[in-house]
Amino acid sequence: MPAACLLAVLVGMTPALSVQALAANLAVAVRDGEGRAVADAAVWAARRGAAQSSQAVVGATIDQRDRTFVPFVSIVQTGTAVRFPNNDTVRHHVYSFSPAKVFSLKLYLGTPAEPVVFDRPGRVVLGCNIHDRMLAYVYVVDTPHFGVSGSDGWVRLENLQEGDWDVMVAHPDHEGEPVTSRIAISRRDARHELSLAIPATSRKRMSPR
Ligand SMILES: [Cu+2]
Repeated sequence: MPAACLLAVLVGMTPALSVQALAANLAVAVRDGEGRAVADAAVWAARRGAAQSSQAVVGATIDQRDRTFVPFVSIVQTGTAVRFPNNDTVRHHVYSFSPAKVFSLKLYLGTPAEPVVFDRPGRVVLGCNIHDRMLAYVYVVDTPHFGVSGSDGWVRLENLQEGDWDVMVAHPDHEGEPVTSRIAISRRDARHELSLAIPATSRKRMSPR
């Protein structure tokens, strides 16, 4: 059943601790059309008209436990090396056919020696050749400001500099382009709220949490 998703954005300013430009933390609440918290939404922010800060890329890990990818949704900066340790006693064969990253880790136990580098932005859908039910999503983004909503629907993004930002939201149940919301972060914004509706497709998650 198609439903509208509502995105509410709340900005809370934090005092800058240095003489550098003012930085703010952005708290994003992802809600569905009935106001319920939406978990597993990928949220990221990019400053408009400015090069993204060249923050060091940190590695990430996607576990396989109980024949499930953990976490179900990841978001990483472009260039991130992701490890895929198999913590099960059965072998897995992790793969993706997504244009942003095509790869295959053939049947293995333990942790493959080489991580997989996600070198292009986009959405990557992971599967296992052996266990059809295994499913996970990786959102690869060109910014260090990102997060995934928890069960309460909230995501916190830190250290946003003063200026105009685009806030993007994507979710495995949302097939279309990420929903973008523009937000102005300024010294006077002690508090800022906005909401927007995004079309959502039917819920058809295959992987258990
Ligand atoms: Cu498997």
